[in-house]
Amino acid sequence: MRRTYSILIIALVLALLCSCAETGLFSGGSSSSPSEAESASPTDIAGEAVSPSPSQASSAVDNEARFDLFLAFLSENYQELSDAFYNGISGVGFIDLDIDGGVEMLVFDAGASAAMGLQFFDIIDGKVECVSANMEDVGKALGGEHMSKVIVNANYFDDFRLMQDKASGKKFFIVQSGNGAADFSYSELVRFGNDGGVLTLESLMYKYEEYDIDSGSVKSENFKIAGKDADKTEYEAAFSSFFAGAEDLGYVAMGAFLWENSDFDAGLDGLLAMADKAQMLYYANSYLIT
Ligand SMILES: [Ca+2]
Repeated sequence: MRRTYSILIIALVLALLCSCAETGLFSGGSSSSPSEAESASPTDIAGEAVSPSPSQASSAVDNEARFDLFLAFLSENYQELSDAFYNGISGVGFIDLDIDGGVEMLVFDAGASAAMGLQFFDIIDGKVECVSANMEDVGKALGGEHMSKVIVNANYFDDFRLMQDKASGKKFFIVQSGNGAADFSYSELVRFGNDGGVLTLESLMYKYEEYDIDSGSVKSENFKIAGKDADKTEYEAAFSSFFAGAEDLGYVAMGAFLWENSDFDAGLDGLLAMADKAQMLYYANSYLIT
């Protein structure tokens, strides 16, 4: 009996030693942020409006609970959602766009012209809320007081790029939003952030061109930097400066599109199947964010 007791004690001590060694191994292996000196940083261009996102608090966020809330939201509000999208929901994905550890939900509409529109959903005080909507009706039906004026047009989930400021080491997501037709095109660089726990969208740079349909030549163009009018030279300088000051980390955001799988029919079951697939894809590469 005494011998069994001693063996038990030895086993416990060994287990404790092992767990300490593991902890040491992991804490010693954490990577440090690069801090190359660079004259221009995205923060300079963005101005003061950029709010710092809560840094890497991923362990505190229960993404399983967030996925459950998003999926329940899709089921409970399906008819309203589908009507607001004119039955044109075409893709669902999850990205932690403000890098606070918790996923946000992105829903593509059927689109018009060259690109598709996006609607962004965050969870605020335990409730799913639309915070940016390309389709006005979606914002009206499912948005609240946190609705952003900035909207996004894109084509793929990997249009959302994870960047790192070379000077500060800070990570953030951007999207090069844009759309066009024979007579116009626009392009807008949008940066994602977090204000009081809510996903924010900020327009860093904007360019609009109008074309002569017959000749294809540019009839007029205008530019904005951080929402204010700018000339072409200022715009081009700000654009190059932004991409010189930030590195694309190569994160591949993924989601599910209606046309990828015959199970993704245009109904609630298809939408939930897309959301399930998108959830799986998020977990497949989410470790790259933090
Ligand atoms: Ca987030």
